[in-house]
This record gives sequence, structure tokens and C-alpha cells, in this order.
Amino acid sequence: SMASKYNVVFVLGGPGAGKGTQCAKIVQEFGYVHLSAGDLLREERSSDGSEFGELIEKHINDGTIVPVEITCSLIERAMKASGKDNFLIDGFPRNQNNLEGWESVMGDKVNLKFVLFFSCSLEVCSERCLARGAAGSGRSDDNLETLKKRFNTYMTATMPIIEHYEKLNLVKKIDASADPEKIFEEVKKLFQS
Ligand code: UP5
Ligand code: MG
Repeated sequence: SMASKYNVVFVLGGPGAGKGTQCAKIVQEFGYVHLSAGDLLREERSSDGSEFGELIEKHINDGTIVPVEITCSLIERAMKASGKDNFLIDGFPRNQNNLEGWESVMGDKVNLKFVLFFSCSLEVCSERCLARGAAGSGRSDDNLETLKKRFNTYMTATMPIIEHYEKLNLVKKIDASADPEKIFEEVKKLFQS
């Protein structure tokens, strides 16, 4: 039955659009579990004896997308380990491979509530990522060269996924160029309704 399914909100948007920042606020106010696919991959990359460390490292530094088998199993494992039912899945699915892999493994176990899409110009997004890099984020992809690649992947691989969900009427789009508090006022309305 529906009651036994996981509730999921996918959170998408360009690199630096503010997905993680807004997810943290949603967690505080609405008690979801926040799972960032990027964070899970970075954790897996640095975990002792991971057989995928080098592969993940290469994809992150090239701004390309890790094969879905890896990402999906990290997400599913974290969902199970949480013991909870309501999830924000941040930064996934990012391409057709992600979408298909997720559908085939998780499609029957999940109720997709909606897709929260943070829309933000390339200029604003890259300013944020570069500022974060300059402030010492330690993220190996917060540099101009990798950012160009992350944007290219976002435009060519991720936008079609957002368009796919738009056709299903599942996308809730938010202008992510304002300050975080102002954006969250809009986000709140979506979770209250
Ligand atoms: N900031 C946030 N909101 C702001 C605002 N409103 N005004 C001003 N500043 C704001 O924010 C980024 C920075 O901007 C922070 O310094 C923040 O304080 C400030 P953040 O909330 O971190 O934005 P977010 O959208 O989460 O940016 P992030 O860099 O995490 O986005 P990406 O989508 O690029 O990164 P992610 O971690 O999801 O993925 C990284 C890589 O992992 C990918 O490129 C890919 O190689 C790999 N990956 C996969 O292969 N598969 C996946 O499924 C997921 C990732
Ligand atoms: Mg993030």
C-alpha cells in the first residue's frame, strides 16, 4: 500500500543553486531526512577500502555523472539506515541513466511527491561556488575549470530530466537568486500545502 512507501522529494538545480542550504532549512522546519547524492558520493570516495573511490573522484573532478548503480545503492542504504519515511533527495536524478536506474530499483518502493527545482542563472551559481571554494570548502570541483564542466552536464543531461518531470506536472520551480531566507519563504509554502 501507499502507506508503506517512502515519500520522496527530489531537489534539483544547477551547481551552487542552493539545494543543500534550502534542504537544511526544510529538515529543521518539516522533519525530512536530507540525503545529498553528492555528499554520499564524497563520503564513499573517502571511505577506507571503497572499490569505487577512484571512479567517483574522476567523475566529480570532470563534472560528469557517476553510474547509477553506485549512487542508487548509496541512497537506498541511507534511506534504510535512517529508519524514516520522508526524504529530500538532493542532486539526483541528474541524467537519463540515473532516472532509469532509480525507476527500476526504487520505482515501486517510493511515492514521488514532487520535484523541487531551484532555478538560478549560471552567473549567480558560479559566483557562489567560486566564493565557497575561495573560502576553503575543500571541494575539488569548486574551481572555474570544473565548474564549466558541471554546468555543461547540468544543461545537457539534467535539464532534460527536469523537463521529463515537468511533463508529468511534478515540478515546483523556485527562483533561487534571492537571499536564503527569502527563498525559504517560498519553499515553505510548498511543504505546507
Ligand atoms: N548559498 C546558498 N544559497 C545562497 C543564496 N540564496 N544566496 C547567496 N549564497 C547562497 O550553496 C552553494 C554556496 O552558495 C554555499 O557557499 C552557500 O552558502 C551559498 P549550496 O547550498 O551548497 O548549493 P548546492 O546547490 O547544494 O550546490 P552544490 O555545489 O552542492 O551543487 P552540485 O549539484 O554541483 O553538487 P553535488 O554535490 O550535488 O554534486 C557534485 C558532483 O557529484 C557532480 O558534479 C557529479 O560529478 C557528482 N554526482 C553524481 O555523479 N551523481 C549524483 O547523483 C550526484 C552528484
Ligand atoms: Mg549540495
